[in-house]
Amino acid sequence: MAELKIGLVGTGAIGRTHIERINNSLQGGRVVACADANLDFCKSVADKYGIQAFESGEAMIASDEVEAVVCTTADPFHEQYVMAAIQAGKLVFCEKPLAPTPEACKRIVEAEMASGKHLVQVGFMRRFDPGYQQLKKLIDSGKYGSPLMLHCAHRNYDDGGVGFTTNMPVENSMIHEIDVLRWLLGENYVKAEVVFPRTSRNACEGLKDPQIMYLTTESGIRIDVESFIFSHYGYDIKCEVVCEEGTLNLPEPANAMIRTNDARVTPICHDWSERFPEAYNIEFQQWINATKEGRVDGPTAWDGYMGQITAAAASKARDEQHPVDIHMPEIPDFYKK
Ligand code: ISE
Repeated sequence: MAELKIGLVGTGAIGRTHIERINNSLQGGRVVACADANLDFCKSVADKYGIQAFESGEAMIASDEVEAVVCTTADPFHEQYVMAAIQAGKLVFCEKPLAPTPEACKRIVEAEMASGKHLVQVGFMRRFDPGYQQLKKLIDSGKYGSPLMLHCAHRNYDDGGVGFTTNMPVENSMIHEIDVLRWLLGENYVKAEVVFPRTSRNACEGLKDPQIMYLTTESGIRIDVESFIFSHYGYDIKCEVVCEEGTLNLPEPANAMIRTNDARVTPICHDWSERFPEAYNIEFQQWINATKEGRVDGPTAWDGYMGQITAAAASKARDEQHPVDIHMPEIPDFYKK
């Protein structure tokens, strides 16, 4: 079967990583075109990868040269390009979050349902990580009883430096846990709370760091997620599922142990790109394969919408410093598996 011709809008760091991944490591698809609000930069990226630069994302999405779309723009622009792809009837992969507000996500969901075709996949790549896949199998086996509590941590070395504000740990970082834990447990959330421990002296200005988000699921499972943006030691992702007859731990990446200077040292990854390359590769290979068959088989626009409803509740809980109830709408038949 011919290679899937992909157009990518948003040529920032993650966009370029995805171009390299698709064109150099994966099979069956090729990024043939790109677009970006910064046209000069877009042209330089196009030259570097030998692909076509378009004047606008909309023109690229409408072009016959492009069969499917990857959207890696800044979050506030996701909606306009996802909508353009839906209008063109093309399958679209949109990086997380689907859109910054539940209202915007709802508009996307409604447009997709009105089109009558499943077109949108959201880039929640942790669902494809072999470690989380193992946890899901163990939970679903029922061998250890029901999950009761989850203790999770999402620590960044410094998440790229300054510019992080107090709202971003929920909306930009812990949105990953919001999605992957809902998938892992197969349950929606009913309550969110966010508390602030003492702020680290390493936090950039305008950021309360660390933060702890508490979520409660429909069946009463309690989840705590620590977000520590300026942990200043590495990128560390932890997830412990406490069940009735055992605890299940997310595997650590298999880095070789080094003996040096009177110590045994096991290196820790520095950032998300080192920690989750396999998850991204599997995610995109599956997306290419499914797209060629005209199917979506990853996280849907509905999942993106549910994630954003939860993030909005957790943001309100953080800003107002009290627990907030979460009301998730009934899943429409269109999105039932
Ligand atoms: C970033 O946008 C990501 O998606 C990373 O996975 C996360 O660890 C980081 O905190 C975010 O800023």
